[in-house]
Amino acid sequence: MNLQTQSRPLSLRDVQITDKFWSKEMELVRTEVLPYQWNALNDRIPDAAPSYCMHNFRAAGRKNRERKALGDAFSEPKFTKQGWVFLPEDPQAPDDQFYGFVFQDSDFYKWIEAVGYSLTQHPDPALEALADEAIEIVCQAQLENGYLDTLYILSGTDKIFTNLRDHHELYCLGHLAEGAVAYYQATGKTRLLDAACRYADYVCCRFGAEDGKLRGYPGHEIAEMALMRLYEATGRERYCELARFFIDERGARPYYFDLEQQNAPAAPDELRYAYHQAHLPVREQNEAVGHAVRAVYLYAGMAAVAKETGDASLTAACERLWNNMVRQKLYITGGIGATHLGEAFSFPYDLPNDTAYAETCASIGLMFFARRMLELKPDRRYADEMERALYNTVLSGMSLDGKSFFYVNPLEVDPEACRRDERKFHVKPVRQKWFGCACCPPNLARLISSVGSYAYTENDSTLFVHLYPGGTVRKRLGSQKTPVRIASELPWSGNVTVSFPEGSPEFTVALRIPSWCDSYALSGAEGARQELRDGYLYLTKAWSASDRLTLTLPMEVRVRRCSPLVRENIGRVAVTRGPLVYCLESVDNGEGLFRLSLDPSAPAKTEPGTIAGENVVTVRMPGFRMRLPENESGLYPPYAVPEKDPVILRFVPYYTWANRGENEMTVWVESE
Ligand code: FUB
Ligand code: ZN
Repeated sequence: MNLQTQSRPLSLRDVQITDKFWSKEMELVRTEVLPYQWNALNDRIPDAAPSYCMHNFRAAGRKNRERKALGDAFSEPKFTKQGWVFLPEDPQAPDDQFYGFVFQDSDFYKWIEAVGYSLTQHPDPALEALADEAIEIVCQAQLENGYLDTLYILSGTDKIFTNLRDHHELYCLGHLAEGAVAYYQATGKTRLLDAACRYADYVCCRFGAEDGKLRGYPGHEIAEMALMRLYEATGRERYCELARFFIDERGARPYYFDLEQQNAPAAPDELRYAYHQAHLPVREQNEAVGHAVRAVYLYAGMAAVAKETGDASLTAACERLWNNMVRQKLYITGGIGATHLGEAFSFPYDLPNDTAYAETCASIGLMFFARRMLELKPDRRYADEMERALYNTVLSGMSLDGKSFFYVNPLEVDPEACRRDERKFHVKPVRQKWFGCACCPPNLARLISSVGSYAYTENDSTLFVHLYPGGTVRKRLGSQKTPVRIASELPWSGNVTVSFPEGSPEFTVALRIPSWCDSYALSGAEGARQELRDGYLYLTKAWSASDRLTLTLPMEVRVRRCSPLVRENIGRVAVTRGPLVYCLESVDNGEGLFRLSLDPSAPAKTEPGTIAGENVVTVRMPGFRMRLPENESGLYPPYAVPEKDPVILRFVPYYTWANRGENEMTVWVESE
């Protein structure tokens, strides 16, 4: 078969997710998360640090009106404060200055992106009306020349693009573009898209290799991948050119981040460059380093540009960085960024469990990178890790009732250590309602609401099924769209069916066979040409209503070990089933999880269970609890074989942990 392999996501208007698991998640986002976040953006959450996000947009709109009314008589406020966060003296009555984190605008952009996706799945006129009003407030803040970042609109336009390293103006452009495209694709409305294009056009005029232009690039990446999205939505090549320019400039010497700082360090600050992935030109980078969210956002942008331009050296760099990340720096839960210092990747195989950072946003970014790699080349290696991140760290980021969130996703927690050990202060034993730096909750909202664009991609001849949320996908075939129905019971069982309408033209369905199953069974493919390549089963036929593919992906409980290069997990094992990683909680297994051990060869039993109202599959396995010796007070008694009592260990899906109050948790368990 000569199969065209590159692909693109479908419009979410052509993907209706209807399975129970994902419908519930999306409904939580629509009914809980989006209204809560709107209140948060407007500083209406009692007991939570104000966001100032909408305050800043409103204040910038007022300033713009003043600017227009006064013309030459308008005098710019002077930029007085340095740093990443600005706080008013009276939080109840902030004046018309910028407050909050320097990237606060992005919280609205992520919110509107999630709103857009949500509207494709569930039309909601009240939500859409609210979104339109909010968009108006944002558009009023935009300067005549297209610039749109409230930080400098409020604090002094003379400082525009003077601190790319820290001040996130291009990051906000990126989030604006992503939000605007999503809202436009959902509603057909162009107000925010026009604003995003105007800002992008302004940036196109200011940045580039030509004389008089800035040769800088984003301190916090995302503009690269977002500009590609804007290019894909509008067809304007200058956005693709700008994304490529940013990617090509990163790492050039002398370092732009030094040039722009008037007090640049005398000696190059290598650690700082690596933090920004600017230590080397991207095509020379082999190791995933620095701030993890920034890194994967950059890599996603590189993959998008590589696909569009056919740049083989960029594709090769993406592959090297991908391999390095998943082979040396990825938690079994799909978390990345092992250290809270710089929210960064650590050195190879340094994957501590109890001090892990593993920011929710970083695993979301890993999914962006994986999806862009899949668009370049369908290979289940990417989809397997995308799925790992999604069903474990990403889902764990939100409570089962949608009301609280994790920023940090550890693999081992002792609540007392979180309170008393300074090295673990970043680890929270229960999800939080909101964060001063609230990047993760709105990122989760947009990811969950758009899960269909990670699950399926298409090209002219093929529908790729990378993940298996159930629903209906309208595959474009020439000028027609053919509805393909996918029913699935993942993540609880690996039964999938695919059905077709009568008389559809010939096309290929490419079904991913996940690496978590050793075998698979397929029926109903009579008469279809078949080929298994890179973990995808390609089935080609002119399908009809009598065709019903049944794919069975056996879902065994698997005990996994870790590479012996990871010091933390020597002698320990973890339990997985299908895409889910499991963990022990003390609410099920008693306190002192570190005294429990597991016989990896013992039979595992699955059992239905309920956690905070959610039906799940739990796993039971025989194990042991080390006995605490009686009458022994010293820390270092003479050696004796430890006494152990047999116990049955109850494992629950990692993403459901900490939904039953504060308690200990561990993913890795001592092995017998
Ligand atoms: O800098 C913006 C966001 O805040 C980053 O993506 C997160 O890691 C947090 O630092
Ligand atoms: Zn985050």
